[in-house]
Amino acid sequence: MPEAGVHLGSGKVRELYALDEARLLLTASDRISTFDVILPTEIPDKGRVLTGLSAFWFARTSDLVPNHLLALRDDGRTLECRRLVMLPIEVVVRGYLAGSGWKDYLATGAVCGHALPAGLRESDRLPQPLLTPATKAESGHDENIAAATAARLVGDGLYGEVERVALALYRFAAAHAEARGIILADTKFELGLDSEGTLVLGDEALTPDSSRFWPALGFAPGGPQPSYDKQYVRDYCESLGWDKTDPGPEIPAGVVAGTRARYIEAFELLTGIAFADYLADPQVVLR
Ligand code: PZK
Repeated sequence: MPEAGVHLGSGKVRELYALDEARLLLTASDRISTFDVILPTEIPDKGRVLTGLSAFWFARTSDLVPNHLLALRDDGRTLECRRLVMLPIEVVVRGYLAGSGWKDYLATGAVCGHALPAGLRESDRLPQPLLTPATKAESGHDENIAAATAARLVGDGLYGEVERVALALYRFAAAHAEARGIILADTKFELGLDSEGTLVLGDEALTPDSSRFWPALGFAPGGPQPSYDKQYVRDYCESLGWDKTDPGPEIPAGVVAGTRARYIEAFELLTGIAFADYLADPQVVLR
């Protein structure tokens, strides 16, 4: 990547480069992970779908909170971003009872210290969206922490602002998605401070990799819901009896095509933009 600058780090499916002292590049590959393992088979255009969605949300939520997006590159998979000092916490907003929230509820009747009514089922909609902060583990899994711990890590005033911003982003995006047939069950935000000390939304936002998207059609609490994007891959992997340790299995062409189609369908439903139009000119998501 000639115009990329110094490589700063790798996520599971993304790369981070320094452009200069004030700017970063965040580039999304077509790699896919399932059960926390990166598979050897790529999903063509997956990185473009995620980058286009992130840019779409950044453009539409900048009145709720400023974000790090400076420019969307014409490759459709790279964001030029303002360099921030990232907070040592991330925040998950949960509108539905899934994943570790469901496990926590089963064990304790609460989700990260938020008491909930008895008798909720897996995937039920919560009475109100809950914020569950976590520390960013260098490798492995993020660890949920109490709100008081998060507030101690970043300061009370700033944590209050994080809570307000994250809930406002979730409510906005969940309402937008619901009107388009997609449930935003939960989503993770990473925020930072700019050189003036202003709270800024960073990372990717409201993508299928940072969120649980469920098709509204067929939503049936009482068990896990199929993932909008990864379900074919998960089902295929389950059918193999793979033990979910690295290396993962190769994915056959039919499952790749079905999965790619689901990513593109999510992009088109959420943005109202034909994916072909995005490929022809990525700037369409910013208008
Ligand atoms: C930043 N990451 C996560 C790691 C990736 C992503 N605007 C920013 N300013 C400073 N730092 C970051 C950001 C953002 N976003 C993001 N780590 C630091 C990360 C590895 C690969 F693609």
